[in-house]
Amino acid sequence: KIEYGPEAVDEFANFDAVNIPQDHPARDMQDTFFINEKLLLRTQTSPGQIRVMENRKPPIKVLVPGRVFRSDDDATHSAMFHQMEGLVVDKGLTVCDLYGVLDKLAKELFGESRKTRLRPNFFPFTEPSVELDVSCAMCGGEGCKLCKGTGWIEVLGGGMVHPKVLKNGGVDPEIYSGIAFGVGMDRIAMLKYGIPNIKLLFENDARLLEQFK
Ligand code: 2NM
Repeated sequence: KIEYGPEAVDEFANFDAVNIPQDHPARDMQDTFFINEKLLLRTQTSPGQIRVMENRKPPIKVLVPGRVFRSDDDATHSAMFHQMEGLVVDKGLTVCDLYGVLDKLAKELFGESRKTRLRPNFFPFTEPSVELDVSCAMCGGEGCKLCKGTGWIEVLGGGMVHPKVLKNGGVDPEIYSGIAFGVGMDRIAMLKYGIPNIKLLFENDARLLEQFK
């Protein structure tokens, strides 16, 4: 199923529910847009996944696409961008399922010929957490400017949903496990089509749009 949550949520939904602690830098006024004392603009779509867990019984399979907001501004970051998070909750899910889903997603997005690899990472809402890289299409893995000499390009993050996050969604972590991931859709478009500045995606310049007829 595809679900859409609200863009304005409270601090509990955006941070506490997904195990982002009180003193985490993401909560800083400098990173997050507060609308007033109670409401802020979601910095990721995860409040949407928590709502799904609260309202439905497993097995759950959802995608939550939507606008997210962070106080960030350079060639590859804008204050508003598009994220798509995915969540699967069922009995017996493992890191193998996680890798299977992420590998399939990356190959659907970038083509079957690309190789993928997982790297360990850290997110507060998943344990373990991973980052998925795809082999660089420009150099075929040799190392070039695009992949900064590594042969790999980072495309998305994911992990096994933290037991605390399952609990916050009303799911018993003793019975169920969850896999989750988050993709920056603007970043994917930039990589796929060689767009150098994220702002080009939001300017509605006909010279750019015509290239996607
Ligand atoms: C990411 C990376 C890792 C994520 C976690 C959840 C949930 F459901 F637990 F709240 N949704 N999405 C997640 C996990 C998102 O984005 C880079």
